[in-house]
Amino acid sequence: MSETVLVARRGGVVELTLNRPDRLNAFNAEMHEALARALAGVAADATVRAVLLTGAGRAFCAGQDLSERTVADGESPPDLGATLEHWYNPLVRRLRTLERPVVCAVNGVAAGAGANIALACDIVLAARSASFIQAFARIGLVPDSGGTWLLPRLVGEARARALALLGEKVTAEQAEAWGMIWKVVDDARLMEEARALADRLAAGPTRGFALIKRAFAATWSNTLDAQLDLERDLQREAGRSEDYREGVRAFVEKRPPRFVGR
Ligand code: LHQ
Repeated sequence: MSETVLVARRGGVVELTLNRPDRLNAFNAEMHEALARALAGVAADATVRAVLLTGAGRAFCAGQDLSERTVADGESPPDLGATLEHWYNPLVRRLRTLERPVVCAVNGVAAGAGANIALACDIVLAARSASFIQAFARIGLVPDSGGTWLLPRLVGEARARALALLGEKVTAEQAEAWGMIWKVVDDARLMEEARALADRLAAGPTRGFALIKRAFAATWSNTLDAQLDLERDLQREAGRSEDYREGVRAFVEKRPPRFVGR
């Protein structure tokens, strides 16, 4: 088993730690494969009810491992599109469509694809010392892993364009103030808070959470009319869940709900 992604199970939570700290957790093929395998395992296991993604060492993730992507004089250039098609795009799609909430604990710098993979998660916490860098333009590339889609939606087009063109570092506090992430947490408390959040989500109505993710996935391409129709359909499904029955019962009985995730 690859050590490039550490997989730990705590109750209903699977904690995934990108683990190439000497390379600031930059992605190579092995790490992509390990992460894809871990996420497929989560999807197939109904007892997993939340995911926590973080990085080992002082960084969250420095994007693509560039030592694998150097181009020597006279050599034909690599097909970076194929790399995206094979690895990064499926990863972002997997995170967005995974029927479990995904918490990201950004423990240090998140650069290039690493930044956009963090932003593709459902709830992003960042250590106060962490930062986000759209590093792509610094090496002549285009923000990928959903960056040109996510960023304008999160922070507005003016900021998104400047971040993409300038590749400037955004501090965790700035990211929070701009609405790019959910919350900044003191470094020493990051994992404690992220775990508490993941535990809370794992005790929640998992089926309902999956339907919420589906609603958000559709919102940017839908008209209000279409979204209202979708909410009707999703609510119909949510209303049939055991957790809805339990949620209402608990409310009426003035006690905390005991959700089972179905
Ligand atoms: C790294 C990396 C790295 C290898 C730090 N690779 N070693 C998708 C499809 C296909 C291809 C292309 O790309 C993509 C998507 C992308 O992600 S493109 C963007 C790729 N990422 C970057 O351009 C970021 C490169 N890294 C940096 O700019 C800096 O390392 C940051 C700002 C992240 C951190 O800076 P520092 O804190 O000063 O650390 P450092 O630069 O000293 O890095 C520490 C070590 O990690 C160092 O190795 P060394 O042997 O000298 O200790 C770096 O070479 C290595 N490292 N990022 N992406």
